[in-house]
Amino acid sequence: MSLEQAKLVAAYRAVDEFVQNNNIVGIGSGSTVVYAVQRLAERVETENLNVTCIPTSFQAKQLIIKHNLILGELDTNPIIDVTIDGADEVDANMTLIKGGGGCLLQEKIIASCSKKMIVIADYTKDSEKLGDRYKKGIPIEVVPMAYVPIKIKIIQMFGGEIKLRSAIAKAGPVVTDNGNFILDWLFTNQDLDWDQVNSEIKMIPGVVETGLFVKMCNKAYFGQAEGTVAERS
Ligand code: DER
Repeated sequence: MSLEQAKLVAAYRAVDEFVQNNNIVGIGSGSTVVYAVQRLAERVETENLNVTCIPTSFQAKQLIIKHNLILGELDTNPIIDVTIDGADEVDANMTLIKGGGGCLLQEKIIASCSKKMIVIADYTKDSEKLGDRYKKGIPIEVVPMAYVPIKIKIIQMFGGEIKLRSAIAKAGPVVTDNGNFILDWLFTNQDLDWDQVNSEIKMIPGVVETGLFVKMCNKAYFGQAEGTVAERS
């Protein structure tokens, strides 16, 4: 089974198990969530389901519109029943690295407004420790004018290496939906207290958000190569 099939089975399982009629549903960002929106649209059609979808990025908003789902926003729906989102890595304590797609700020905001946050992923995201498999570092969204001093401070505090994320389809750095830069922190110590690390990095002036989602994920579904779905909560 392909990696895409593994993503699909995880996404379908999450939507089927957690989305109910009249739910406000947070829609994450990335490639796995595409299958979740596909399944949600199928259920709306076949079960005449009434759901309102809150996007976590421009990409998520486009997905919602493309599938003719009801588009909502936090102004009118500040309490979300369930958010379904991807992850770059999930450790044994359900701590996530997110932001591989550069959407971590709105993803964390929406997750924080949700009664439940459900992660969908393929089996390559399922790790014992952060960094076991995901080698691109922890994304950190920063105010552009402060990215150099923030880099210096994080290295002084925790070591490792930090890269300003470069864009692929444009010259220069990635600019997020919120007009900020992304730093990818290639950490070396896998045994840090990620809750404390998240708090300390957030305190650095100019840091907007980190891609460390600590104690936010209620359940994770990992699609397996053989077509089954592993669950962790
Ligand atoms: O950017 C993000 O946080 C995405 O959710 C990412 O972590 C997962 O993207 P994927 O489903 O394309 O692997």
